[in-house]
Amino acid sequence: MKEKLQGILQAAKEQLAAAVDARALDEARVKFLGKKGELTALLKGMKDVAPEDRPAVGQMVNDVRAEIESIIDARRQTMAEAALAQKLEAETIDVTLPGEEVIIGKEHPLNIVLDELKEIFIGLGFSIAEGPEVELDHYNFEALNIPKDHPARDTQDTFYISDNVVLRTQTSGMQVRVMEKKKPPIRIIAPGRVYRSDAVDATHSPLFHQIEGLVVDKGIRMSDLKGILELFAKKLYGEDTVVRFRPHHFPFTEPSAEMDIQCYRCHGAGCPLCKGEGWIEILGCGMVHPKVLEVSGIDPEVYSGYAFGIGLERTVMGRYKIDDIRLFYENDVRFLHQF
Ligand code: 2NM
Repeated sequence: MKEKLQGILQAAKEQLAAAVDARALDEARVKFLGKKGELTALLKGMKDVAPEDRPAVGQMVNDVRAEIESIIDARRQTMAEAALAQKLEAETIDVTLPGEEVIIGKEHPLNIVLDELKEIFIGLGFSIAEGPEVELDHYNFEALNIPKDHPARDTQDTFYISDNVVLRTQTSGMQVRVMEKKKPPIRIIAPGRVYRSDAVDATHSPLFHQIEGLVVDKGIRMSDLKGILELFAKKLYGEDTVVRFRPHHFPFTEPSAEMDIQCYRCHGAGCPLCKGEGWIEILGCGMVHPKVLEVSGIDPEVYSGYAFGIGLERTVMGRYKIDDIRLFYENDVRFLHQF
């Protein structure tokens, strides 16, 4: 009996030493310790052992079982450690390898200048009002003193959603909405996309951007408009900028004007940048028409106001010497990375 036990122990030791993975370990465990295993078979032979020897033999069987179990545990532990070591080895990172280049986008030139314009007007006490690009005919035309048969409907032809709903041709509709809701003093700019039914060429696009300003209060005069817009021009184009106002016509302002800056390249002498004029047109402006104030619920006998509109694309094209408006909308990174 003792020899048999020693034989089983020896065989188990050899097989466990040769086991290469968890499965081989398990097979060995079943073979020696399982219900139909060799040790169990040996226990069944206990009936042939003399009763007085049984406790000693039982003890020996238990000792051998315990030893085999502890060998299995130790082997399992070693295998797990080896697997972990191998995994760590395989996953080492070579921090000296060059990194992958991360390609980041660039702010669009329209947004660069728009942010600058917003900063300037916020600094002058204006707040920003944003509103719908799909606008009621009433806000886009009627309220701005452009009735159905007005010739300005031709120069501001747009896209009609229905008879009374259009893609806005200017952001003034938003300003009318603000005047309806808020008592003066009002001091806002309304930036955003606007639409015209124009054919695409180097200087025209059916979608472009505007920033319109509006100031309404008691005693607002043309001199307030001129002061603020001259200040704005100096902040955007430099302190030595010279401006002039030319009479113009808009249906929604009276009187109306356009503001030019003296050409910053030739200082008025005439050059290709200003097309020989010596001046560059920057914006349109005027005193808000009494009719516009009135339909917006503001008493023109008590209040007056001025308004202005700046084309964003034109401003950016002048700033960066961009000669084709289409470049703004193509999103070619070679273009965008130049600003
Ligand atoms: C311009 C030129 C002149 C303008 C008028 C208004 C409103 F809503 F008060 F009537 N907002 N913006 C205006 C005036 C816009 O764009 C060239």
